[in-house]
Amino acid sequence: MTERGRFITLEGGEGAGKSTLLAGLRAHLESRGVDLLLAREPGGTALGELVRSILLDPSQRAMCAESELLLMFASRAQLVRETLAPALAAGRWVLCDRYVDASYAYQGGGRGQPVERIAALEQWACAGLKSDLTLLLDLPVADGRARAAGRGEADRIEVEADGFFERVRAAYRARAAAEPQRFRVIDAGQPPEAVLRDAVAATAHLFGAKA
Ligand code: Z5A
Repeated sequence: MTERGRFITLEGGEGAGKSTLLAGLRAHLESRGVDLLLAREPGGTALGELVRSILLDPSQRAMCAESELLLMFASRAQLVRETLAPALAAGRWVLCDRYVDASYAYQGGGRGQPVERIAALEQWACAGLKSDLTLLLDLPVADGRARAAGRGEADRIEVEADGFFERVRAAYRARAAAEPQRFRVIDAGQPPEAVLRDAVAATAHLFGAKA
């Protein structure tokens, strides 16, 4: 029987360096012979990418917090069933740029949606799929925003005030503290090579478990 693949997720605030790390970690994992699938949230499927464009559209100012939360989970439910679960069942590893922890951080911490509501949606939409390892790129909000500045028009979430992103960061850190087995917190203020080195070290046990 095929052994299930490993599911790694990347999390962090705006400009923390997820995309940069994703490229380096991908190269590392593939050099070790991993058959890797890359995904992102919101998005990652044809339907999810349409949902993403609505979620990030700066003209959708009237979107309420409840709609935002449901749209995040609509994209996620599709990604889990169409892409993630089949790939993992086939023995592929998945490296995903954000997953359900982002909803606890942004819609829970940032927007104040109740944790129990998000947990109920997770149970329903994620069909029990949890990450094996979540790398949290932790960075002071001002540093991340400075990195992300100058990339063109801000999306609907990026226009939020600093206080929103401070709550997001606090919620991420609280989740990491509550689940130290699954999370590794990486100091994203280090140079990219050091961030990659820490991430590579954090994935080592996944190979061990496979042997
Ligand atoms: N969202 C949500 O609310 N709820 C959910 O459930 C989910 C998502 C799943 C889209 O996410 C938005 O959706 C996001 C959360 C919300 N909104 N916000 N804010 P996204 O992941 O697509 O977008 P993002 O978080 O805005 O990503 P980003 O800003 O593109 O950041 P990044 O990928 O983490 O950073 P980067 O592109 O790798 O790096 C940014 C810049 O910093 C770039 O110039 C790099 O060259 C530089 N960089 C990177 N690493 C370093 C280091 N180590 N040192 C110095 N400079 C660096």
